[in-house]
Parts: sequence; structure tokens; C-alpha cells
Amino acid sequence: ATVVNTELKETEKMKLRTFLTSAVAAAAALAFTAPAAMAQTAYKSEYRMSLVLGTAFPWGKGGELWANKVRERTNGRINIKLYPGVSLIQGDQTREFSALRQGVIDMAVGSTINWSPQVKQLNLFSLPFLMPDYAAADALTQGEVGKSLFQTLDKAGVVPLAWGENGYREISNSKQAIKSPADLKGMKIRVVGSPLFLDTFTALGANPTQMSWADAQPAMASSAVDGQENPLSVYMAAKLYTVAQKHLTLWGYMNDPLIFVVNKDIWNSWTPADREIVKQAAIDAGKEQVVIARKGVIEADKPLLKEIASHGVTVTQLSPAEREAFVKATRPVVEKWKGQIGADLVNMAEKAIAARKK
Ligand code: X2X
Repeated sequence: ATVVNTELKETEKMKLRTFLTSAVAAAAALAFTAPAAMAQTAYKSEYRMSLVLGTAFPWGKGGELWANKVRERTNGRINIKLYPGVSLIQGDQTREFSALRQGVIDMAVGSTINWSPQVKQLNLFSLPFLMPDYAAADALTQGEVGKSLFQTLDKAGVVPLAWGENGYREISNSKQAIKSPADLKGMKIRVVGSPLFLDTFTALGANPTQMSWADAQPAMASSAVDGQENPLSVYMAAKLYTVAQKHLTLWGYMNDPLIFVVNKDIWNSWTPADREIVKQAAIDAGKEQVVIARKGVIEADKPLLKEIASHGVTVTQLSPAEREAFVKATRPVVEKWKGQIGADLVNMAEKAIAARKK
């Protein structure tokens, strides 16, 4: 019995020693890694990127470029899957920003239009006829206005990284060539779910109706709506001439930029080095995406227009005087929304546009 007792005592001493050693080691390890451990949780095996339009469109290509660059540059540590058609939120594109903030979506390349119901400053780009050309759009996104909007987005709870572009939105319809606001009278026009668009199209005498992009195409096919407005690249890739959109007017009334963003908690879960990689990849992808978005429309002979016309579409170019009639009719909308967006921001934008390099 004595022998057994001694043995037990020895075993207990060993256990105690082992316990103390590992406790000290654990405490030391905790003290050493605590700040990093708090900031960084485990990486997810897959990150979910939301997009309205898939890789058949410049928009989706931008998302794909970003995801591929991140995967390559992080050696697969950050693996991103694309969810086009805003499928993470059942196609309801105006809920994308809230879902991003809540973490239903990890990252996104999103349009300023779709996020403007939550971030009122983003309505800036939807002010009719604010940006007369690409240089004006660039003057906003690449200058002080862009910086200010990124601060706003940061405060709103997401991490904005880079700008891209959906494009200048041109108007199409199934009924007749639009050359003046009178031609739009009573036309049922599908618009995106931001109230500013209702004001713009009401001011022009049209009958605007809000619906998601997913619902818009069947609505055009069934003639539930007469027309819509989207960039030429979207018109072409979605083959809108097959859903009765045979009249297209180039009025360049607005251009919606795309913004590359990451959910804040996801961002904080990455190492500083990986954050830098994701950011630089977004900037690089954004630059490439803008080139893709403008392809076919910035060349002198506008090959994309020729391609669209080859499908039996009447393409209407407005004279400066004709265009001015649309500008005049929508002026009250600009005045009304200036206050809602913030007069300082709108003034800053107008100054940046006036000072742009053409
Ligand atoms: O819904 C649209 O019109 C689209 C695809 O251009 C946007 O998401 C803003």
C-alpha cells in the first residue's frame, strides 16, 4: 500500500508540473497574441461577392478580375465566389447595401444607384445631366468628391476600396424614337428603385415604374413596360432588342459608377498585409473594368452602336438644342435633390466638373 501511495504522489506531482508548465505557456502565448487574435479571426474558406450583373457584362468582369487577383496574390488564402443576380438577397438589388452592412454579403461591386436609398449622397451621380462626358465622371470619382463619398461609406459601415463604372445610361423603348420630352409622354418606363428616378421621369412626362433588373426583362418582353434606361454595354449583352426595345436615344443623362467594397468585420478579420492586397487588387481591377465598360462607345466610330443598329434598332442622336429640352425639363429635379444630397457635395461636384481636363 505504501508503494502505491508513493507512486500516486509522484503521478500527482507530475500532473501538477505539467499543468503549471502548460498554464504558464498558454498565458504567455495569450499575452503575446491577444491583440492580433482580437482583430483577426479565422479566415473563411470562401467569401461571398455580390453583383447585379454577371461576367457577360463589364460589371461582372470587374468582380471576376478582382476575385482572381486576390486569389493569386494571397496564394489562395482569400477565396472569393461570385454571386451575380444579387442572388444572396433574392434579386432585390436595393437591399444590397443593408445586407453588406449586416454581413449577409462579404463584399460587392455595386452601383451607386442601388445603394442610394441607404446612402443619400450617392444620389449625386443620378442627378440628371450633371456629368456631360467621361472626363466629368472621372473628375468626380477620382477627385475630392470620390474621397468624400468614401468617407461617407466608411461611416455607413463598409470599407470602400475602388471605383469602377456601369456607364452612361441611354434610354430605349418599344414605341417610337424619343427626340423630345413630349415623345416620352405617358410612356411606361422601368426605373431602378431609387426615388430620384421617379422624380426625373415624372418631370419628363413619362410614367415611371420601379422594379428590379430581374423583373425588368420579362416586363419588357410582355410589354408591361414600354422602355428602360441602361448603359449600351448592358443593352447589348442583355440583348434588349429581343424584348421589343427597338428605339434607342443617346442622351447620356447620367452615369452610375461602381464601387468595390468589403464588409467591415470581414476586413478586420484579415491581416494588414492581406488587406493591402485586397485593396490594391480592387484598384487594379477597377481600372481595367472601366476600360472594358467604355469599350465600343469611346472610339470615334463607336463600334458598339453599329452592332446595336445591325439588330434593326433605330439609334437617335440628339442635337445640342434637343438635348437642352431634357436638361431644362429636369432642372427642378436637380434643385429639389440638391438639398437632399447635400448642397456642399453638389457644389463640390459642379466645381470639379467645371475644372476638369477634357
Ligand atoms: O438595374 C439596373 O438597371 C442596373 C443593372 O443597371 C443596376 O443595377 C443599376
